[in-house]
Amino acid sequence: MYKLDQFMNDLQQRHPAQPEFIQAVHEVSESIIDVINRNPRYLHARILDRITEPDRVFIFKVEWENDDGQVEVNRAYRVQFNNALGPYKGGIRFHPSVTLGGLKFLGFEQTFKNSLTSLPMGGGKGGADFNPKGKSENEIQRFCRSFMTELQKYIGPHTDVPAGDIGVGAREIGFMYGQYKRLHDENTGVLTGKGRNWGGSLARPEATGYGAVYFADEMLKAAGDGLEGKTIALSGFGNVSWGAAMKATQLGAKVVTLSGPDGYIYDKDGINTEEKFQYMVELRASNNDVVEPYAAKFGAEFFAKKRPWEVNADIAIPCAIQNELDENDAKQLIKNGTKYVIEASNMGCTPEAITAFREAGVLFAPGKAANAGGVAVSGLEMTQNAMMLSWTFEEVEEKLHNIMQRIHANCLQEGKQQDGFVNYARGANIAGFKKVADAMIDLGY
Ligand code: 2IT
Repeated sequence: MYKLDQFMNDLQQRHPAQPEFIQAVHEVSESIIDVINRNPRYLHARILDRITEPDRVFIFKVEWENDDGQVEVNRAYRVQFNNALGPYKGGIRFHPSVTLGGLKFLGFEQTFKNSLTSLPMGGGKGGADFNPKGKSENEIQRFCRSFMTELQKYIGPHTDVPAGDIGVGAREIGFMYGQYKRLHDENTGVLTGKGRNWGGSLARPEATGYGAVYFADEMLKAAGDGLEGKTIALSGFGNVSWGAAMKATQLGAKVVTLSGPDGYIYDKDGINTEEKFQYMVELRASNNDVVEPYAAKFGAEFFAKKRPWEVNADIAIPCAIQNELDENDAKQLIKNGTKYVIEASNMGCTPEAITAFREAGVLFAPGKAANAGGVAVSGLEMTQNAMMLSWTFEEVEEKLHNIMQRIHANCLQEGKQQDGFVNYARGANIAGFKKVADAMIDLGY
């Protein structure tokens, strides 16, 4: 029998400097420990010990030259967490906050998320403590080239297939894929999130945000409600919020906020025109990491150094980074009447915030379910690459929609309580866990 406190204490002692990894493991273990303790096969296989340990981790140095001719050094990682279901699959993050513990948390979450998509993908994550802010395109290119010169030793189209994440979009994927091809001279889909002219899938850029809103749509419908006419607070201004803002607008909701490290903007008219969506892309491409210019351009309000969780909104969708919504934010949202929270970022809400939502009867969708659309379309990109063809936008979008509906249904089934409330976090953890655990047992040790 596993005891949660004892298991967590041991883990904490082994990894004292990895708070985000501990947080993610605690959140999942809390949900699945009863399932494990009731199943002799899981107990005999020591499944909790094994599923919380990455298969392997690569740590490497990236040396590159900045525009002043000086040599710079960064630290980079690839965490190959679990490949029971298929090749390691997960993004690469370029952000100054990147640490081993952070990427272990992301690889761990990715394993369950990928399981939920129902596509044959294991879980991995990588990245570097490189800060793209203020870097020129040439500097980014040189960094990506050096990064891939080392990473290519550890990845392959049937072993480990990275993609983008924070700080890594189609531009960076292009520079990395180019270097991979120079070294390997092959056209395999070793990365996803590629450009549409060189092996990418249509609808991959939109997929994470679209998927999160499809999940929201299902969640509201299951609660006898609907997206039409709802007000939405979003954080972030990058790829995920861009997709979410477009799909939410299409489905009749109004998105009123975006945010960056500098603060948030409130657009009372809604972020709902082609011009505004296009401007989000430009803001991101500028590499300045600020959202304030949106306010001046479109006559919106700007609140310096504040988070968007203080506005009146029916729905909140954190789209930026881990732990971006804490207990105080949660209480403010609850006070303002927010009824639904959909995590589009990975572990965007702190455990205290999630508890506050549950106690207030606010429906909460965890990132591993709600943001799985991104990696799901990455999986579809791999399929298209393997078949040497490309599907239309509509074909991919329909498949994405079906996958999100299935994920929602699985979370609902595993997370529905006797009193009728749906604990989506618990549902997602259990549904994601079972497949990985069963596969690990089938494969022996
Ligand atoms: O967090 C994520 O799911 C991603 N960054 C996407 C991973 C992928 O392989 O597409």
